Amino acid sequence: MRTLALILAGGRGSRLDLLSAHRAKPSVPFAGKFRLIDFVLSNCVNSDIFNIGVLTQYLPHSLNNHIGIGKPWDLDRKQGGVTILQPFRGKPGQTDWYEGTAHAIYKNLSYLKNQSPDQVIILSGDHVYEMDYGKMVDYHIKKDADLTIAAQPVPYEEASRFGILDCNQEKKITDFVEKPVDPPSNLASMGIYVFKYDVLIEVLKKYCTHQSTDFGHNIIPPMIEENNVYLYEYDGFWRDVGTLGSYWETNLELVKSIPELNLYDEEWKMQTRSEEKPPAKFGRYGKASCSLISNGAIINGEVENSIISPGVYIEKGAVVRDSIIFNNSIIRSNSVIDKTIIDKEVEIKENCKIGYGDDYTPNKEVPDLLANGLNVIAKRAKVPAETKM
Ligand code: ADQ
Ligand code: ADP
Repeated sequence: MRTLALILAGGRGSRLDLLSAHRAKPSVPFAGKFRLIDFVLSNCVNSDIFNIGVLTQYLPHSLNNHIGIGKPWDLDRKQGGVTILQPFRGKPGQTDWYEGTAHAIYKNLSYLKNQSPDQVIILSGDHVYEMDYGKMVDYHIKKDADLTIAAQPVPYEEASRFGILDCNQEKKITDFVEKPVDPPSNLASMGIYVFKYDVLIEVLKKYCTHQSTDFGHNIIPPMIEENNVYLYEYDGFWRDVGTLGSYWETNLELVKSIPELNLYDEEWKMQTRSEEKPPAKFGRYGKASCSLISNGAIINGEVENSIISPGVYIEKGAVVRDSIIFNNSIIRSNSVIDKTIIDKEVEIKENCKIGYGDDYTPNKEVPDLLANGLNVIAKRAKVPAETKM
């Protein structure tokens, strides 16, 4: 049985704010040396799925460069390989331009027909997890399902950002509601779908009547009535890092002594494209604990409970706590960085105090986005010496 994977890598991810302002959400850096899309690509390869289409829409530039011909995942040497479909058509800044997930696939019907696999697994490019898709595909075949949806319980307070579903004793889905204001349960769709190929073609033709057609709103609800749609319960680690808060927490979960997502698992390797850099170096005053320190970093200050990406430089007397620092950023001497996400190539000059803690908490007053006390510093920002924020 042949499986084609389609990775949806095009949404705007606006809730990741500055981090996704100039790059598609799947290419947002994660865990120091990875990008979000590495998880789904590595899962495909580890599940022996080598035929992959990536659908892009919004700012695909860094994504295209990152994926290339798929070499880091060994996809350049396998049959099928990785194909990047439908490049961005809107103009940067045209924020009202939006295409739904199903429509994005519908536009690539001829590609799908050329592949004509037995089943299609539809995945998101911005989730952090390890999952063997082969087991889900086997289950889908055994159930003779038209569509199988992977799901797991999420915290109640987050349920309204997911598709919420219910099923009968045979695990046939009986109810599905996309992002309900008042969630009837906390069993959430992971946005991972296995379709019978013929059924996918049929429903795309039937329901893709407008550009904003998406699976959660327009395809799954009628299919529940008319087709055999099954639940696949998945109880492994899985995070949709859709908000800055969940992005920050999921990164920092990795520094626990035994994290649920283990990047050091030789049986389930996560691959990425990364530049060759020299080893991480600690100077005379350099210290780090409970942190991930990437190659090419030079640490001469103190790092605690943080993620440090390649090429970061932390000078003497600087302290970085509960923070995530992207590639090639510099923290000058005696600056203190607390609960902050710093994008690439930022320079924080001497004696700054950035972040939660003490009295410098103006961001706590900003509703919604930064109300959790997190600070975010945009790519290439230069923060003058003595700044307190
Ligand atoms: P969301 O992720 O909020 O919910 P959506 O915005 O449709 O739904 O995005 C799904 C994925 O497709 C994302 O990875 C996004 O980046 C990508 N995407 C969106 N539009 C695209 C386009 N035009 N081209 C290419 N890619 C596109 C979905 C489901 C919920 C489920 C959650 C789980 O709709 O039911 O609970 O995923 O995270
Ligand atoms: P971003 O801020 O999203 O990283 P960049 O312009 O820095 O945007 O990077 C664009 C793309 O080019 C990224 O996908 C990155 O993987 C790739 N890239 C940049 N520099 C290198 C390099 N030296 N070697 C390999 N890939 C690189």
